[in-house]
Amino acid sequence: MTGGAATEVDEATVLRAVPSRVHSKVFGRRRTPNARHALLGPSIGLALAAAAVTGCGGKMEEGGRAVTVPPGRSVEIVGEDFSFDPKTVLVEGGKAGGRVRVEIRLRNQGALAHNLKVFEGDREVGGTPAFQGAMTRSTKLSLEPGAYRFVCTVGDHAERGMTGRFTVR
Ligand SMILES: [Cu+2]
Repeated sequence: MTGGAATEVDEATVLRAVPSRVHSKVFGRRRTPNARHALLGPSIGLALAAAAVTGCGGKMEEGGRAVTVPPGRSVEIVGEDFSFDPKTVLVEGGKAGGRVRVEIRLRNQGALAHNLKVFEGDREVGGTPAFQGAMTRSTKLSLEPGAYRFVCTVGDHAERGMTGRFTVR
């Protein structure tokens, strides 16, 4: 490892702290979501549009892989541009009515920065900060039985397919 690791952690922290409009300016065009062409020159915008078309190809159909884990375990979710795998996570076997602990590890295999936020309805109940590709971040959650979803809230990634279902029962 080089000194790069420390910088990456700092970036992830900053990414969480600043609005995404700012982080696209700070961290440059490689991570700039497609929706923010207005900030960029026309040639870069075109390149991003081309990348977006490629990125959208056939991988987003409903379903995807589903995994079931017992409480207290860690579940790894791989993030790519723009998908999650598995796309359905079931935590099953907790005590009736009790909270369930689970750790989610997001392995970002994409070229872009991604995060994973867990929502119950519109309420965020936990998640990772956004961080760049080739890194893994984890988050520990304590959840009541219920239906949740996980989402990458960076740019328009959710619309492009970075969503999943997370169920505790
Ligand atoms: Cu993302």
